[in-house]
Amino acid sequence: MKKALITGITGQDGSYLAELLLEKGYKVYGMTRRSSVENFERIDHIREKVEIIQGDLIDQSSLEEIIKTVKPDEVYNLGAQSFVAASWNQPLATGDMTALGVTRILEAIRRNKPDTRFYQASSSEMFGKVMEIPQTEKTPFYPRSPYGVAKVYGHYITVNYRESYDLFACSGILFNHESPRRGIEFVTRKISNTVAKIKLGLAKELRIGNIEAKRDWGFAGDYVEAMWLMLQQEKADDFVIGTGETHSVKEFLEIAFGCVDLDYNDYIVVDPKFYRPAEVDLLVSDCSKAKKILKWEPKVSFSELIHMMVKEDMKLLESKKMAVAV
Ligand code: NDP
Ligand code: GDR
Repeated sequence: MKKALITGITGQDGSYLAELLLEKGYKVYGMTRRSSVENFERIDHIREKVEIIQGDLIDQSSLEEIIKTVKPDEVYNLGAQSFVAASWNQPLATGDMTALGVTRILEAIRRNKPDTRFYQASSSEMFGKVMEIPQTEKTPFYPRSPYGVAKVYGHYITVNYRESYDLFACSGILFNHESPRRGIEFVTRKISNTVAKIKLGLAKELRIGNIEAKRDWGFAGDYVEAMWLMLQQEKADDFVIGTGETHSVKEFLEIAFGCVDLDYNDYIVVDPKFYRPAEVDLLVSDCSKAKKILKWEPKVSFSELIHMMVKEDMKLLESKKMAVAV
């Protein structure tokens, strides 16, 4: 039975990846950091099937101990301070977790189990102020936030450990991917959740930032399969993963409100509070390399994704409303 360790298992991608690896017959270990209140909602349904181990990307000794005892065949490093907007308020913490955390775990692997296959969660945020359209594995990086800068470091240290120590270390440059399990502060989930609240009479408006920004949005459930595929190849390499389509926040709003027969123009309030000191205006992937080598393709369309998110938020809020009424 293969053993996989996931950092960030309590996050959106961690929960989908854990499900996928369990289906494939892996023994799954999930690293979680200590918090005063447990934060396992996304993995509640598989809680009994995965082994949770405490550790922190900012603590070298915990990582060493985990690699030494688990001896994983594969490590998926999904843990990070992943919210771009927060990275301006916490640039040092972001650098510590999202950048240096990668070196810490690579060091723990190099010293204790160098034949472990390693996946690093790189990001399209590294392209930032894009140098070409669409973006490929060869497009130069121009990050626009402390988060983006930290991810560039994480990306290159992964490449460097592959080249310096011959580790099987891959970096997946993933474009935005969403789901009903997306954190509530990210724009897609913020929209789907507020749309459901408005429809159910629990909110009156949606306060939002730059609605002209364009992203290449896919479904998280499709993207975790690409992570796994990268670690099953003969040779470690880096891959861009996305849909190849770009849409504005405005288009997202239009479809999301349309799902419940409302017009977004009647409900949004543009609030400068949600603008960023530097914006990433447009992202769009060219993932031909992943299509050719990994034989990977996204399955869920932009519109299907939005319908799925609004539907799930409606269900969630309706069940909460019922619980209060009882
Ligand atoms: P989430 O924010 O949902 O999850 C992040 C996870 O990291 C959480 O489990 C969190 O734990 C954990 N974490 C944070 N800090 C630490 C730490 N110091 N030590 C250990 N674990 C920590 O992110 P996603 O699931 O959306 O993304 C997964 C990864 O992929 C991240 O690295 C993200 O930056 C990257 N990425 C995401 C994309 C996307 O569109 N979703 C696109 C490209 C890259 P806790 O629950 O305790 O907070
Ligand atoms: P992003 O995702 O920064 O692309 O990072 P987010 O959903 O936060 O923002 C996308 C775009 O929407 C604009 N926007 C708003 N964003 C938020 N959060 N809230 C708002 O009210 C709002 N209004 C407009 C933003 O300005 C931005 O242009 C995500 C994260 O998952 C990263 O970890 C990951 O690496 C990248 O995707 C790829």
